[in-house]
Amino acid sequence: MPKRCIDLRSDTVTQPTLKMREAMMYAEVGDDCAGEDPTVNRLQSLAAQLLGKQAALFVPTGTMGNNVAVLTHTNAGNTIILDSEAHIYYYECGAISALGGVMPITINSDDGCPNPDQVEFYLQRDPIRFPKIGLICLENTHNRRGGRAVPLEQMRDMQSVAIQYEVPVHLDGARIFNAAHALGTQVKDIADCADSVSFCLSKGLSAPVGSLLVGSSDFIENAIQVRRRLGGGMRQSGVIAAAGIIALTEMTDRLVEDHENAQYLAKELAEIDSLELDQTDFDTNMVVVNVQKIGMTAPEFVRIAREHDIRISYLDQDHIRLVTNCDVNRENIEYAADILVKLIRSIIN
Ligand code: TLP
Repeated sequence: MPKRCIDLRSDTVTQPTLKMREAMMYAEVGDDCAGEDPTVNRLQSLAAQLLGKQAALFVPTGTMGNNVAVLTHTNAGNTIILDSEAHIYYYECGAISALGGVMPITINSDDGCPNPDQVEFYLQRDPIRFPKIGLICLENTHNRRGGRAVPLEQMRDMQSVAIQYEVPVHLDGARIFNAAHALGTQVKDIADCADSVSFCLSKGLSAPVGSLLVGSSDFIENAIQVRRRLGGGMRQSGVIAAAGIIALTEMTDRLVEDHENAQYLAKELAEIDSLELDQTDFDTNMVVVNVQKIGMTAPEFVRIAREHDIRISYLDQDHIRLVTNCDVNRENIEYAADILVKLIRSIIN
């Protein structure tokens, strides 16, 4: 049997489908900085319609989507409130501060959604003595909280506090379609809990590049300026938007398979008592395992798994992360689970 390498590092590793490649080849294009790319315009209309917002803006990455949102909502010197493990805080190289002069206030929330009472404490502070809170950022699904789908009620509770204090809410919805499947709802309902939402085409949905930022028409009009300032104004970007249209029209339903595969992985790993893994902790396409419980560091475990041709990533010193995706089918998931279980058993015995 030929040797296989199974890549569960992230859903960002997915390859564009053949249909995407064909659509890219034949895409009708124009200068998007003049609003003249028909394929980008089509993608933006589709995104706005799916998420129930007035307008959408195509951006190269999820990171840029988040940063355009933060910089559009806030002014230099403002603070924003977000979970301490939020992607915006943890992975985006300090962009909100470096580019927007915005400071983060982080709230540690195990389930990925800051507690509204804690947020309210900051919102009601005396504006003469404390910096203005310009924005609240949520994340759904929450990457560093094990891909958790944050329930709508929690988001709505946060939104009502935000409305009360007239502070906008931005949602990093990089994996909003995964969240919708897990919550049994429509992306529109999730997006309805926020003023703006960024989401990615290039993760589980398999497009090679691209994210969208959605919000009100006024917000997007301002966001166009910020995107330009950040160097994100693209030209004949219909070439990549074409793949994005396929992602939105043909790739969202199949995310369920990724969730089922993650459940399978979690179930197999949960058989190992010393991992103390609770399968029910995972409701989307990620499985996070604390390998410190088997006496390993996460980077070390990642290295050993790689020697067995299983590629995974780590979140910190103790936790590894496995992300199911459309390029790893059930047969390969079963194969990977088998190798990982054997590997762990050989470590503990
Ligand atoms: N996440 C990547 C890495 O950056 C960690 C991954 O492998 O999961 N928001 C969320 C919630 C994300 O998970 C990511 C990417 C982004 C934003 C940024 O998207 P890109 O990579 O397109 O800038």
